[in-house]
Amino acid sequence: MDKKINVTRPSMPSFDEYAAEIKSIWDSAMLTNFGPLEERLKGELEKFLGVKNLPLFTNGHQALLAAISVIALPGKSKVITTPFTFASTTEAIAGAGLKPVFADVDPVTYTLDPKKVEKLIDEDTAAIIPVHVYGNVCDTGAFEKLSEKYRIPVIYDAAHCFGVRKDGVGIGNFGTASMFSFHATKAFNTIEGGAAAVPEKYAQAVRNFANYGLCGGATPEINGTNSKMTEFQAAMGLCNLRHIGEVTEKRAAICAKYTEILTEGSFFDAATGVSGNGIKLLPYQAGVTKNYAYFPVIFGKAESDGSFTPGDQERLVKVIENLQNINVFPRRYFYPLISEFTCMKKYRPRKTPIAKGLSDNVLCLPLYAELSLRDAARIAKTVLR
Ligand code: T4K
Repeated sequence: MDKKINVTRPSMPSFDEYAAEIKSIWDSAMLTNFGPLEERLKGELEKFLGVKNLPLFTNGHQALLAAISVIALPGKSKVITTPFTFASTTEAIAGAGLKPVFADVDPVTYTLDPKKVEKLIDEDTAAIIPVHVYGNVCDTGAFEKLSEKYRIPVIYDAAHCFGVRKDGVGIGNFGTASMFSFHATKAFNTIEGGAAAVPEKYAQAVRNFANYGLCGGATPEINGTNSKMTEFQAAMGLCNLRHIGEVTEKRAAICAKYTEILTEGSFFDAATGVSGNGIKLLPYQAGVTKNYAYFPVIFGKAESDGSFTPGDQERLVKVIENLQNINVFPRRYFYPLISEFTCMKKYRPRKTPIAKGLSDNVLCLPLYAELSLRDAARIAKTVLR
C-alpha cells in the first residue's frame, strides 16, 4: 500500500527548534494575553507582509469577525460577498449580525466580480467582502473605485494570500482591511492563528476586540470576544517564518511539476489557465507574486480559443476514485457553494451560475512542502489518465 497523501500537511520546524523557541515561556510564565512572543511575531509579520498594523488572533475567522465588527458601517444590515469560499467568510458576516448577499464571481480568477457587486449595492450595504480565493488576487482597483464611490468599506478575506504581493505591494495594503489565516493547513501556520491588516485608526479597536473589547481599563468601550493568540502559537509562527522562503520554493516546484504534466500533449494558455486536456488551472496574474497555497483543477470543456466551460462531473468522480485507489486524498474545496448550505437558505441567496459551475467541478490536489516531486508526478499522471 502506498503511503497516505492528504490534500495538505503542515510545515513544521524541527522539534529542537520549537523547543528552543518556547523555552522562554517557562521563565516569563506568560502563556497568553499579548505576551512577548506574540508581540515579537506581530512585529516580524508586519515587516514580512509589508503592513503597518497587524493585530494577531487565535484564528483567521476571529480576525475577520473583528474586522467586520469594527469596520462595517454601523446601522446597515447587508454585506456583499462571494459564495465560492470556505464557510468561515459567510459565518463571520452572520456572526457580526449582518446578512450575506451573494454576487457571482469572475470565471478566470474565481474572485468576486465587481460589476456584479455594484448592481447589488444599496443604502443598507455595510461592507463588501471579496476573497482572494486560492491566492488569486481580486480586482483590487475596481473594488477601490466602488469603495470610494459609495463610501463602503472593502474588507478582503486574504486567508489564502499569506505573503502575496501585487506590483511589489503587500496584499494586506489593499482595501480597508485584510484578514490572513495562519491555520495548520495554510502556506504559513501558527498551529491555529490569524491576523487583520488594518489602518491605524482601527488598529487599537481591532486588537481590543480580541480581549473582550477591553482597552487596558476595566470597562470595554466596544463589544468584543476572547480571541487572543497564545504564546505557543506565536512561537510556532516565529519558527515557521524563518523557513517560509524555502517552503514557498518547494511549493512552487510542485505546482510547476503538476502544470507540466497536466498540460502535456495539448495547448495551455497560462493567462487563463485553460488546457486542451479539459482542465483549467489557476491563471497567471501579471505583477502578482504567488504563494502556491492551493492547486485547484477545474474539469470541463476547453476550446482552442482559450474559452472554458466547467462541467465534467463524471471525470471528477473518476479522478477522485483513482487517486483514492493509490491512497491520495484530494479535496473538493469549495463544494458545495456556501449559498447552498441549509443554514444559508434563510438569506434567500440569488443564483450565481459561474460560482456554481466552478464549485461543482473543482478538485484541489495535494500541495505541501514535503510532497516529493515524484509523488506529484504520480498524482498528475493519474489525473490525466
Ligand atoms: N477564509 C477562507 C477563504 C478560508 O479558507 C479559511 C480557512 C478561513 C477564512 C478561516 O481561517 P481559520 O479560522 O481556519 O484560520 C481547512 C481548515 O480548517 C481551514 O483553515 C481552511 N480555511 C479550509 C479551507 O480547510 P478542513 O475541514 O478541510 O480541514 P481538515 O481538518 O479536513 O484538514 C485537511 C487535511 O489536512 C487533512 O486531510 C489532514 C491535513 N491536516 C490537517 C490538520 C488540521 C494535517 O496534516 N495536520 C493538521 O493539523 O478545513
